[in-house]
Amino acid sequence: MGEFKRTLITTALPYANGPIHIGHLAGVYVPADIYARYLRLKNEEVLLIGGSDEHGVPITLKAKNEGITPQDVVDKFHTIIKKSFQDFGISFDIYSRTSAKIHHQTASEFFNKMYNQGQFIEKTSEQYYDEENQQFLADRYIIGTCPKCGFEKAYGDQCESCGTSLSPTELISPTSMISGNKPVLKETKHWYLPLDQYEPWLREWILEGHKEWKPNVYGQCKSWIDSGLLPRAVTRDLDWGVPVPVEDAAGKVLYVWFDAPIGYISATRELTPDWEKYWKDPDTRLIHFIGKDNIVFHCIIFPCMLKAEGTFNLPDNVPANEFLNLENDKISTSRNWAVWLHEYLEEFPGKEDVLKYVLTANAPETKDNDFTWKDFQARNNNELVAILGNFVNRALVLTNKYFSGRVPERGRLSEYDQETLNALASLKGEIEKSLDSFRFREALKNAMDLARLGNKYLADEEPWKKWKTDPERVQTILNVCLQITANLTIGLEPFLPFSMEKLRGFLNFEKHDWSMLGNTDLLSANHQVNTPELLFEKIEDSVVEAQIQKLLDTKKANELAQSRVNSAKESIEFDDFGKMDIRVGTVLEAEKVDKTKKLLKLKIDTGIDKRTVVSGIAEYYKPEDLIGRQVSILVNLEPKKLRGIDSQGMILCAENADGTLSVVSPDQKVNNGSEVK
Ligand code: B3M
Ligand code: ZN
Repeated sequence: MGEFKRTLITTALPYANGPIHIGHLAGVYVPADIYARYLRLKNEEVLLIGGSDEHGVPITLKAKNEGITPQDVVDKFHTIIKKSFQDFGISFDIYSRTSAKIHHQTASEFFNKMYNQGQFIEKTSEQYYDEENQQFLADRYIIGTCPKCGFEKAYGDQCESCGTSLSPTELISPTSMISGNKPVLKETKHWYLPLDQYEPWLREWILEGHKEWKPNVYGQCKSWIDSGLLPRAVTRDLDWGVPVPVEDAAGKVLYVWFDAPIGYISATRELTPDWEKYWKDPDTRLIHFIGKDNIVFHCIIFPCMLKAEGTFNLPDNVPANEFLNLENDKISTSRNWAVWLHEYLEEFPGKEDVLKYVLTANAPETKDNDFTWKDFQARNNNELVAILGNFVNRALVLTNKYFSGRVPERGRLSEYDQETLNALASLKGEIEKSLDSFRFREALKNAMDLARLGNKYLADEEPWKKWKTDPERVQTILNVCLQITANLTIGLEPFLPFSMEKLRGFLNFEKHDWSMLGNTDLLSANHQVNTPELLFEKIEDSVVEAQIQKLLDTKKANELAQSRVNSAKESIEFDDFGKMDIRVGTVLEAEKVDKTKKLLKLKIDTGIDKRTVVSGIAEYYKPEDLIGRQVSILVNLEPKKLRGIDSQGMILCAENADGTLSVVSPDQKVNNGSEVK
């Protein structure tokens, strides 16, 4: 790490309007956790900071839709998110939240300092306003047609179809999300951060000074800077957020993307009175773990804020990841297309490390990647079970069997033994090189090479065949295997912390520092190990098939929901509806129509007359269950002959998502002939 004394690691603050899914984990929290654990093992001073982002329009919209307060929304999800991170083993030093008092205070102070230093532009402009609700329509409170791609449901801040950042006034035919009305323009005052003034500095700081940043991050920064930066409003007309702490700003709050990154500072401040050391001492290194959609905020906007404020460190690196897809489709909270962490933890108890492993082995570090349940199963069964678990299990079982669990002496080393021990020692450098450059999938592969090395060595040496003829040789072989096993507990600790704790238990071995990795004498002769249990279990086909089925069900439900939306009919005049004569009647007789599967012949008392109706509900109702029931019937539908029977009218049914039919009945008994209107 060279010139730095300590590291402050931040992780993007997830919006508290939904739970955590595997996309969040693979992109941000798993790599950040690995990195923090690695530095801690090296005895470096490190903090891992997290928290919920509890402001912003999506949260207030959700609250409105559900008829609860924004605080209710964030309380619910903050609790779910915090618990799932904890159970999953993301080793935050603090997981805070932006509705906390200390955050409001910190964000206000930050704004004030910039304000007093004259770093904002104050500007009055016309913005959209909903007259019915008497409210300005910030960001996602307004939708309309995207001027770039024509998508009809683009938001006031961004088009989710083509990805363009927008301002509300660019939308074609804007509509208020609250009333559905066309908004009017009205003057309002806001404070802007003049990003354009920072352009020369950003060029020097990032484009010249941080060529080592990941190509995806550097490239995005370059394209933002090259396309010309504009002043950005850092306040909004909203009633949820951090109030703008100056006079004349009633009804205004800080823009969520202004206050949220300050949340990293507030959380550190909440954690320790020593927080300034982590933010202001130039010997501290600041690293932001984020997903690619947050790059501009962490590499351009927040650094400009920090620079303007003047006393804080700038990020040293921002190792942003690309996106993880799920079974070839974009993860989406609204479409429920996700593997939710809290559900995984419930459905796969004790398998936290398996998910960590798969998400790291397949991390979207340089390009978008795909999570599939088949790959999850294969990596568990073929790698964790077959390589790692199998190796340590055999090493420990054989030690118990031949040497009553005592580590045997190592005798004279063969050339192969020596090679193996040398390879073991040299893997430390490989793993470090990858971890130091944020290449976590490569680092995991290198760490797993320790297990591959051991597995191959054991399979080549076959000590079980040598026991009878050459027990001395077996002593050496198992000693080598056990040294490798002990090394695994260090090398894999950042990636598989729960499993390595278990393995240390099997080995009866203390947690060791990273500096001991590569040491070929970690276990001394005669050290007593325990009888092992299985470190990983095979995952059966039926288990992943059930998960795949769950996703297929989601897909089907989404398609049906979509077809419902698509099949919505045009509006009609009341008179059109008035033409239908719908009555409540009682079923007097019911029988199946011969030689059909679907049809029932019903005799119904409509209150007007007693008539025969043929209805296609035989698959869902037994004739005898219908007799005596009240149903709704369209009585003035032209009669029709069905299978030779005159059907006079139609029974009204609701069609469920799976196509099943359910007759529509009044919820209390009414007189036959009552009109439905
Ligand atoms: N809540 C956006 C997101 O979850 C935002 C990150 C804030 S980090 C300061 O993608
Ligand atoms: Zn668009």
